[in-house]
Amino acid sequence: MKRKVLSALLSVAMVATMLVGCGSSSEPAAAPAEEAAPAEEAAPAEEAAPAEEAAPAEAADGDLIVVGYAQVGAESDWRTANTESFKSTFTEENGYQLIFDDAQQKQENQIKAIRSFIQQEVDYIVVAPVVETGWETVLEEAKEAGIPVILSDRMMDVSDDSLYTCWVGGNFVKEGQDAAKWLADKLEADGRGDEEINIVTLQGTIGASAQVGRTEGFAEGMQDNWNMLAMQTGEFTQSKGQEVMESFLKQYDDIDVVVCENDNMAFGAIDAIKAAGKTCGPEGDIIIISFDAVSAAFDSMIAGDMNASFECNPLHGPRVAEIIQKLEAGESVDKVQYVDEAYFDTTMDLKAIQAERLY
Ligand code: GYE
Repeated sequence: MKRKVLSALLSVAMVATMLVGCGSSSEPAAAPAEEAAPAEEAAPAEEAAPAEEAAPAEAADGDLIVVGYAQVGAESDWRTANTESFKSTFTEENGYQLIFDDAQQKQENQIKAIRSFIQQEVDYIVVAPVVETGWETVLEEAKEAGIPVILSDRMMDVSDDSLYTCWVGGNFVKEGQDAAKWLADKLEADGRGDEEINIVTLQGTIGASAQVGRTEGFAEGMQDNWNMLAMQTGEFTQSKGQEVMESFLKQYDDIDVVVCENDNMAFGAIDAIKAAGKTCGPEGDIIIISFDAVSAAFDSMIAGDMNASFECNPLHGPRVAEIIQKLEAGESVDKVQYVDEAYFDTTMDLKAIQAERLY
C-alpha cells in the first residue's frame, strides 16, 4: 500500500520517531479502560492489548503501514501520555512507520503537517485537531489523494462528515455534566446545598472540543444558587492556569470553587491560591475540580490540594491501531467511538487506584 519511495526528509523523521519509540517500552499497549463512573471500587483498568499482541500489521504488498500523526502539542501530562501511546504502538516491530508532528497548539501547523503527510503519500492520516472548525479544505485534499483520515481525541466540526473516516475519544460533555453533578452532591452533603456558591472556570484552548464540551456540560448542571463569576482560557497549560488564577484572585475575594478544564491548569491554580495565602482541597476554603485524572492529579488529591478529577483517557494509540487493522481487512468501523471514563475524588482509596493506572 505504500505508494512510492519516501523522501529523505521522511526517512529522517522516521529514524527520529524510531529512536524515541525505542526508549518507550514502559507503556503497555492499552485497550479501552471499560470503567464505569464512579470508580470507588476501583476497577483498575484491566486492559487487554490487542494491537501489540497481534502479528505485525503489514499492508497488502508487505510494506510497513505508514501513519502520519498530527498531534496538538506537548501542553499537558495528558498530551505526553497520548504521544507516548502512539509512539509505543506504531512501531516498526508492530508493522508501522509513524511520522509524528507536534503542532505546538497551532492549527496552521497541523494543516501544514497534514499537507506534508499527503505529499509523502502516507497510508493513513491521524489528527488530534487543536480546534473544531476550519478543516474542510485540507480534508478535501486528503480525500482527493485517497488517504483515510482518522480523528482521535478532539473532534472536528465539519459540514460533510464523509471527509473523515471515524473519531475515537472521550465524551467531553458528559465529563462536564458529571463534574457539575459531583459538585451539587458534595455541596448538599456538606450542608451547603442552598448557599450562594461562587465559581470561576479556567477553560482549555477556546474552540477545542475538550473545552467546548466540558464548558457546555458543566453549564447544563449549574444550579440557581451558583454564580459563574468568570471564565477565561488557561490554554491547558500549568503556567497560563496559574497566571489566570492569580488575576481571578485579585478580582474576587470570595471564590468557592475553581473548575479547571485540565489537571495541569489545576496545578497552576493551586500554586496561585497558596501564594495568595488561601487554602484549597477537601480541608481548605476553595474546592478544586479538574479533568483528565493523570497520575500527578492523584498526587495532588492525596496531598489534599485537589478535590476531584474527571477522567479522560489518553491511551488512543492501540484504539487507532485497531481501527486501521479493521480498515486494512476491509471491515467497516464505527463512525464515533466514545471511551468509557470514571472520576476520582478524595473519598476514595486513591493510592490503591493510582498504583494500578497506566498514566
Ligand atoms: O484534557 C488536556 C489536553 O484534548 C482531552 O487536551 C484533550 C485535552 C486534555 O491538553 O490536558
